[in-house]
Amino acid sequence: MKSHFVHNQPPRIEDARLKMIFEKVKAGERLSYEDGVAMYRSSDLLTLGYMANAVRERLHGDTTYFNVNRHINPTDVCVASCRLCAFGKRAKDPHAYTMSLEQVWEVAGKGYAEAVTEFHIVGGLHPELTLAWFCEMISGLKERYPAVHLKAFTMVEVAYLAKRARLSLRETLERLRDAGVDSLPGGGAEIFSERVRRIICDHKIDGDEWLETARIAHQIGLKSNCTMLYGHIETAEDASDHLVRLRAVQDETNGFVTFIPLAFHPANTALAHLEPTSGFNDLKQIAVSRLMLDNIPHVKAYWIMMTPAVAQIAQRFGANDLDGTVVEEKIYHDAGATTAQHLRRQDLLRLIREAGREPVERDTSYRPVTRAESAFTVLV
Ligand code: V47
Repeated sequence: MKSHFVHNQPPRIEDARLKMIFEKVKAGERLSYEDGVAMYRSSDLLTLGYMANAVRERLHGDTTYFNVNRHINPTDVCVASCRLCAFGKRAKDPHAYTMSLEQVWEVAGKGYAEAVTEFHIVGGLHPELTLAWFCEMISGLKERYPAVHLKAFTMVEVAYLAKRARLSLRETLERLRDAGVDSLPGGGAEIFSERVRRIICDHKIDGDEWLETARIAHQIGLKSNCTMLYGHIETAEDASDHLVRLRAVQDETNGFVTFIPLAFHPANTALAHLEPTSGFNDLKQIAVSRLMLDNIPHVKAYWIMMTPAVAQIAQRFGANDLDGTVVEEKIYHDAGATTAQHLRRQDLLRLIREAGREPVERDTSYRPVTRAESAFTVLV
């Protein structure tokens, strides 16, 4: 096993505040909220990247994971008009859509289904679709695609379904689990700071409710991911606070599998006047989250939002996962993302190998998936 800190110090730490942090990281000590703030304020990206890369290699060696999934968004009708979102629409909007159960089942099987190991299913907060409807959607998918992992419903959707069904969060989660939900995606967390939430997503559950829903999901045996939306009006304090709060829940439950920093895309949203995020900020977010979230195993670079080019470099700045061979994605593309809607498997392998990493296809639980190369001709 190679030493992850090849020097006692990286070649030159430009930011003096990072020197203490470097010592802590080298010793494997937990970083504080104040350390998080200092790192977010720092422009010494190479030192941040050096430290995060060392931690990433300590945890995962040279492996970069990827998976083959399909995103399904059954409806874009949403009662919450979040300023950050370009996807949700009012029920009476002529451009809004809601799939029938048969359409969901059919879309799931389209095209590349035999290669797909995961369906990632999220949608708007629809005022009429019931918990029973969603349970039928899930059990119908399980029946038709028993080998596919169902990663479905953000904490925000779960809380909304619970409220409408007048059930507790626990009972709602149990019903979804019993219908066939295998785990939950990480969306809807945004930034936990109340000040920021009031501006970017004032109709959503608050940060404590998001964390409580995750806590209960984990308690009943459902793993989940977690996210942070950055690059809008958050401060270094807001971002560090967000990571510390995720880390505290993880100390209790150990239920978060992967953290995904999500870059805000302002186009077509009520915050369209904001500048899009930069490659520099994208890489800093990957590095700081890897360093702060010492108890969350995986950090994912989502190329759909940070472009394949930056997601590739992120594999040297703390990320150990490159998501994904996404077949169809709407949330970011409605917000102006100009990246392709899917990468071919060979493109993904090339990006990972060029970064000096070893690609490993995984399922949702990070078990390696082996298959004949020919199984992927369909993806070309
Ligand atoms: O919660 C919405 C974000 C999230 C915009 O769990 C926007 O594996 C940028 O959570 N600009 C949904 N972001 C996506 C998500 C996700 C993605 C990939 C993998 C996983 C996982 C989860 O997208 C929302 C919100 O934070 N979002 N609108 C926008 N205009």
